[in-house]
Amino acid sequence: MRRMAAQVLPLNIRKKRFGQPVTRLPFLYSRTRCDNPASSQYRPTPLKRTFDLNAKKSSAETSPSRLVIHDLAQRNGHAEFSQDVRAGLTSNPRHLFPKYLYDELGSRLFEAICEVDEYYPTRAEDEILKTHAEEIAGCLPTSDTLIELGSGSAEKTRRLIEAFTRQRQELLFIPVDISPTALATSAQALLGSYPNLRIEAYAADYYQALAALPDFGPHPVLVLFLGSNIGNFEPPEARRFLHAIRRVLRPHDVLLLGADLKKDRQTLEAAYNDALGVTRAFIVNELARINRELDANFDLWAFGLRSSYNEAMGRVEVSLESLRAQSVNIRALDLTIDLAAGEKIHVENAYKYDLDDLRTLGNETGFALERTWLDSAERFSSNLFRVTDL
Ligand code: AVI
Repeated sequence: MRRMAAQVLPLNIRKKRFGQPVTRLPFLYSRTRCDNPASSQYRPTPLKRTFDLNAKKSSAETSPSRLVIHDLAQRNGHAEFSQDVRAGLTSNPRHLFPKYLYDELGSRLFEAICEVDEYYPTRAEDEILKTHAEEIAGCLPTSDTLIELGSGSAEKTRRLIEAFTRQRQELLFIPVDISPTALATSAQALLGSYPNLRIEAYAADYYQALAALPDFGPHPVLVLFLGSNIGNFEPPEARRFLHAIRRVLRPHDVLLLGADLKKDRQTLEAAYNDALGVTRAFIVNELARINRELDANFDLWAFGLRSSYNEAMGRVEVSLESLRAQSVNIRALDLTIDLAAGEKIHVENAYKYDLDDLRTLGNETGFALERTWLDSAERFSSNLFRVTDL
């Protein structure tokens, strides 16, 4: 595996909110140079972060070496976004890419989705982790490292961190997320809660982070991929991704994969079309993002959310439907698109699994499904995979 040379620099982050005094939160911040020509042109820029000034002073503040953030995120996103929007909106049928749902506002809207009654997966997974965290930690009695891909706010991960830190002297947590802001915020909160935790965070996409992870110590590591994020991958991409995880693991390492389960249409369709309209706001925000970033004039009221379960494909298909015939001008792309009344723009698929699907996915990618935990209503699964030969 190609390793990258990391430059670790002390950094004081300043924050200011509503005229309150600026506070300094010290931690180590690294810009990593890798042998990718694009990233060698990388110039460190001051980072803007917001932290809760009302939070109690945490031990993280007095112990900077407990937190290192490696920032590998490529910031050439605008060109790629423009290209993907053009390609998607001019193809037949039209589509947009789900990865662009998660700008700052989109990430907050997704957190709000996790709170609505109909969207059960977050609560179901949390119930599993709350009930079985000790047992999961007990499956790796000597492990002292947790890696989480797509950690976000790491709220659910607290259940596992708590169980691991109760059973061990020290724990290294390696969260990976595309957003350095989310990482810094969640890391500060975690370090404040758990004195025997160290964090080495990677702001990067999953593949970049997998290629850059530090050499693991002698003990097993547990990789977490929670929240049914696997469901937003098309099946070949899900296999490619698990395979990439498998390639960085050693025979005694373990993967815990959260996967939402196949179930009745009504429950699934309601989860992706809640009555409060939060999911609609989350999906329509991708059009709002195009308006903001590409100087477009989508009328956000002129689109309805359509979420339907395609049972044969085992996925919820999420689209926006144009409620009338309309022309949209995307000035930064010098592009006009004409939408017919009723025409759909596909935005996202959410694949649902059963235990056979999960076993097969593991077998195809170098993992054996060893244990599955379900929530009490049997809607969601947490799956422990052991590494097998590739
Ligand atoms: C992030 N991901 C697992 C969510 C899901 O359930 O597929 C994204 C989402 N889209 C609409 N609601 C939630």
